Amino acid sequence: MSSITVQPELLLERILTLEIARVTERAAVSSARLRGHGKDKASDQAAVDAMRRELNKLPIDGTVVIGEGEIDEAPMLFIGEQVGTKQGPKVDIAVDPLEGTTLCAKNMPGAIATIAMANGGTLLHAPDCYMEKIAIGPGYPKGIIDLDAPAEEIILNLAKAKGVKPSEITAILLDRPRHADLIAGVRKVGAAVSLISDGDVAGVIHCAEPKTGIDVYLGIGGAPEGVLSAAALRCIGGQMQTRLIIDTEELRERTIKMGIKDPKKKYEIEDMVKGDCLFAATGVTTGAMLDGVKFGKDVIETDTVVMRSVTGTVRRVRAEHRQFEKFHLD
Ligand code: VTB
Ligand code: MG
Ligand code: MG
Repeated sequence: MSSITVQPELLLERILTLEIARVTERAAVSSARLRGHGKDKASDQAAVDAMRRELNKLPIDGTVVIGEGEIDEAPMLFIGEQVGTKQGPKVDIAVDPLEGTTLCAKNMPGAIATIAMANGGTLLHAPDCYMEKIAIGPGYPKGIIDLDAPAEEIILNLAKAKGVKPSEITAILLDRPRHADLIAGVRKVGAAVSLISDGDVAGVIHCAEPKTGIDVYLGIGGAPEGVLSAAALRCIGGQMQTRLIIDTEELRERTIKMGIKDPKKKYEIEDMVKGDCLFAATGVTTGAMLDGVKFGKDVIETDTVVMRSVTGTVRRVRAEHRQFEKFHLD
């Protein structure tokens, strides 16, 4: 039998892979309870409370660097909040306890509970603002995407590299008026546009999941979601380029305070997630990536994906929960 030596920090991280799955499971179940009730804020709060409760049980000395910021006005899991028992490694944590609050409130596909974790000081500390993003899956030559290139050129380059016609390329974008020019550019060269109403963490990840048929993510979404999806792509491969949209003086000051010297910097995955990381997401409502929570009389079922960048391992965890007390449901 071969014996593999694993560095202690890595071993602990490996254990955390399962621990963070628990964290997103709890958040997903708590918010799923309010699916379809039209209560964006209440379902978000339920996810935040559950995620925080669970994070505080973990053997980590954690700092939330991407959290529920000023925009959501959530009182917990704010940027800078310390979480965990403190008996463990220093880690940076990015959370979106309910990514797609509107999707959950309307019981539409694709709401997830999501988290990323990395060694302390290695995740981008981004404010809760907008971010320009472009992302593709693995298998393309490095440097093929550029935020400043017109959509037409990006599509043509991707088609060439993939060895297909531009009409066989599909771009995914948030359905927003601000994307009118990008959408027109994609369509002009004959490619298809797939529009989502919310949830661009999954939108970016779809680029690295061949079964979705999505080749490229384009457009402006949340910066927190940008860092979370960069962590996922760091695990499964792909390329991403992003840039914060700092358009007010107040935001500029906040950004400087967070340690960002050049607000116009174009970030690559390695700039947003500098080292090893873990990523997890649990489905709240059923979407292309994950099934939603199923409530039975005696069993609650959850569907989670957990990724680890050091090995590139992706696990799908389908859990049946028989002890309901742990979810603190009423
Ligand atoms: C973005 C997107 C998210 O909300 O943050 C969006 O990244 C908010 O953008 O995935 P709008 O102000 O245009 O709605 C999500 O869709 C959900 O949090
Ligand atoms: Mg979100
Ligand atoms: Mg959220």
